[in-house]
Amino acid sequence: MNKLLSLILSVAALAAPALSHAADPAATAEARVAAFKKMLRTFEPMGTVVREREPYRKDAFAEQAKTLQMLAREPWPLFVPGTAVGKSRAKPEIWSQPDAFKKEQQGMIVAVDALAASAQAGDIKDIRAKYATLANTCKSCHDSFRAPQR
Ligand code: ASC
Repeated sequence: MNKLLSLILSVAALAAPALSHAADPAATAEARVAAFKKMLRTFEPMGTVVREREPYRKDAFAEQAKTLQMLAREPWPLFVPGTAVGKSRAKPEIWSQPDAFKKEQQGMIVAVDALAASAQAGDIKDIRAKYATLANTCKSCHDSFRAPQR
């Protein structure tokens, strides 16, 4: 293929998702809420194990932690300006304080990766500590960047 055409096509392919999010704020907000819910469906069952409501099984727990690592990366690209609509509780500060918001995301990613590493090692006491650290990153970000329930 002609080099220029191939370059144009690659740029178009990269830009397409961003354009579609900008074009459909409601769909983007919905996708973002869904991404957080998907994350919770792994995070909460892990919490019941950490709180000793369910037995700790090393391999199953490590697998959940790996899934969570992947899911934890999904919501952030969906915070596109102009998409605080519908069920979204996203505060305007997300876009007016991008550095602080980015810092919260990074703290969460570090914490989820640490939990996954700990789950791999299999020391439940350490897992419990890493899980608590991760839960604190949820709360920290919500305190600054999520509006109260309407
Ligand atoms: C949850 C949930 C959150 C976080 C946070 C942890 O299960 O829905 O938003 O954990 O409460 O502090």
